[in-house]
Amino acid sequence: MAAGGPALPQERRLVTEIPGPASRELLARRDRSVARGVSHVLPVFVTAAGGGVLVDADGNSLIDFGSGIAVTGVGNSAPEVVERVTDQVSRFTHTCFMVAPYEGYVSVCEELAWLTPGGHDKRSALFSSGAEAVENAVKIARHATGRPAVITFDHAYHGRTNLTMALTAKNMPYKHRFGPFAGEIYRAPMAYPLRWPTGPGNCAEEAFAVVTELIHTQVGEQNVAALVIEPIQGEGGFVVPPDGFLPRLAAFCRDNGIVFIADEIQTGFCRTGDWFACDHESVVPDLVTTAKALAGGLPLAAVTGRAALMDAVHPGGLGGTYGGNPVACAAALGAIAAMERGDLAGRARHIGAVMLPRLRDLAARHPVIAEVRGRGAMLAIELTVPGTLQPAPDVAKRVASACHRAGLMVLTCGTFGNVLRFLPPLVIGDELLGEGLTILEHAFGRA
Ligand code: PLZ
Repeated sequence: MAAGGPALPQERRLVTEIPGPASRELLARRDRSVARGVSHVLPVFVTAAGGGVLVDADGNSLIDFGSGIAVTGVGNSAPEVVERVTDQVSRFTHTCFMVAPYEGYVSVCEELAWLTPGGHDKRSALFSSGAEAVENAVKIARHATGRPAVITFDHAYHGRTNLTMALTAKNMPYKHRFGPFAGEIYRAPMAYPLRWPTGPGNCAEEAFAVVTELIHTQVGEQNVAALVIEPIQGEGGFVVPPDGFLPRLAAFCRDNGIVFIADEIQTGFCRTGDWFACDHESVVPDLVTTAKALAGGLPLAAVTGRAALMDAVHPGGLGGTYGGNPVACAAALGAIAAMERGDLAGRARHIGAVMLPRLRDLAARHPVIAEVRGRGAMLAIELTVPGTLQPAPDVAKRVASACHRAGLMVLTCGTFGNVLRFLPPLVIGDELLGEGLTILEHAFGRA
């Protein structure tokens, strides 16, 4: 059996149509046993992955521009991750940190304190999924402030549990017929430059004014426990707020005793060219939620924040059976070591520098591309009916399918489904990166 990880041949190789017969057979089995509500971007059944490729059951090797939704930044089966996980799994797999603790959990919290924005005294609590981290951040903020309300934004995505569905903006597929939702959630417009009514130049200032007015008139500052925001929105369309918006929000929260929660679950751990997206403007959140790339593919999530806030919660108030599982903690320590050793923040900036000019060139040739945006290796193009802001999700779907058939994994996103997003593993080689872009260019030529 072929081992995965970076030793896999870093090549695109198509030996069948996509998906091939072996994947189609598995898909038929899947249809008889897996719930329909869980779906796939591309039903190729993976047997190995590493570096910048995914290998499927038919022996096809696809270029990966998805990283399993921004998780495998260090690459699949990164050696540092495999080594530590293997060692840990042979020692013990679980005690429950609430039953009997172990060093790995503490080491991950030490790393998080060191790496997340701000030099203040910090504490962390570990969980298993991003949604769980966001839920716990809200619990902590409410407990510490004694206030009920939470502010969220248009186009936000924070998860699929009841409270995080309430925070998430988009109905289909995330919320449809899954209500009623948690209360005391208030949604503000997002600073979305392309779609700001009076133009991108006014966006930072006006969007800030709208949020603060909404809080003042509809909620009352003293009733707000927390404001939750993705510093670059992920599922909502890779919306990059204009410079100045996040620092203003953070200052407003500070002035009003509101806990500023940065959801860095998709943006964190080198993806945007910094350790965290908040670093770009030196924004220091009170609480940061992380998951995804934190543990290089194993399920681990965290809330990290000011010691006084985190420690406001009584002993026993936070936890969960699997939160900070020892194998996941070992994976995180390996993933962080890989990010440091490989300077993956630098790699993310390099990927951006390679991709942006080619995406801009593509946009110049295809008026359906309304905007190229993103930072580092978190890049996207938004598609609209040329000359308008009317979303063109059909074109996004056609281009994505053409890429898939040609052996390039790309994902879409956006409230209107009209955004193609690119999240290659940060360890992808320049050759594969270039070949992926060429496939994308050809796909546009035919869309
Ligand atoms: N916050 C910013 O991006 C997860 C969701 C995929 P979980 N995004 C991918 C899907 O369709 O379910 C995400 C995120 C941000 C929170 C989450 C939730 O993280 O680990 O999926 O619970």
